[in-house]
Amino acid sequence: MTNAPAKPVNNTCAYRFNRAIVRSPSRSVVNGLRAGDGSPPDYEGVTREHAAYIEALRAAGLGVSVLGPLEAFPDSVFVEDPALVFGHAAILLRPGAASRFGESAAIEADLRSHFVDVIALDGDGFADGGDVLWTGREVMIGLSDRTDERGAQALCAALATLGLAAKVVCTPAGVLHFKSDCSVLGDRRILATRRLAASGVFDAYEVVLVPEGEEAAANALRINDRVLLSDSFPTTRKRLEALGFDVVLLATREIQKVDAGLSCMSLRYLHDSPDAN
Ligand code: CIR
Repeated sequence: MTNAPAKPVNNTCAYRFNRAIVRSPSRSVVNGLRAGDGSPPDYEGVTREHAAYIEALRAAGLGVSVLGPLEAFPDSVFVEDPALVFGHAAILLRPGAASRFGESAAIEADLRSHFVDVIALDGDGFADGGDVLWTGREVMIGLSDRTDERGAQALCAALATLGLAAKVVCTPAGVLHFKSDCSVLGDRRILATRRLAASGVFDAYEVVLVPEGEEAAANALRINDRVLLSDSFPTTRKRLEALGFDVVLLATREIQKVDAGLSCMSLRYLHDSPDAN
């Protein structure tokens, strides 16, 4: 697909947002992809956790658009993976899991109603939003089982049309997504696992490490003046509070069973365009 020229992104803060898009879990979420051989999640439990997540986004100051559930796509509650959004622009990605590929087309109309520029990823590669970290200075695209070199290069090209510098980096072996192991805490501050930080990818940043045994805490969610964190990680909570963060704890017991983090359940953006809806 050929994309029309887009306006550059002028926002350089990766944690100031005023809007979010989420999708209600479908009943089929119990059949969502999961790496381990643990039990599937309970639908009612996922729904409760998702409702609390939406409330936390609203309490952080975001207007939240809630899209309807998609039964055909068990993992479609993880709305971060088929798209990438900035103030006025969205990029339709090419999810790397076969059962999730169609989620991109399924969200396209909603994105077109919210964003002036909607860019489709060119080529036949794959890229998941969970592998993409925007630090406010650059975009890091982690190669993983879901994001391949061709998808990453196509994404670099799409980001360039928005004036955003991107680089392709590695995800530690056995980790689902690049952002399973990191998140933005501040302008030059990243929360990360030791195994990811050891790659040197964040050498130009101040890194706050999550403790051994709490690796999944690295996928926290800084939104405006607070940090959303799973309630399963007490040591990370103390570490963040000691740094002065206002930490909001969220239950993730059920949604974690399908390998969820906190970032993957929303697309967040700063609505900065007078002609966007
Ligand atoms: C999957 O394997 O695709 C889903 N069960 C979990 C996706 C979580 N997404 C993310 O971390 N960005």
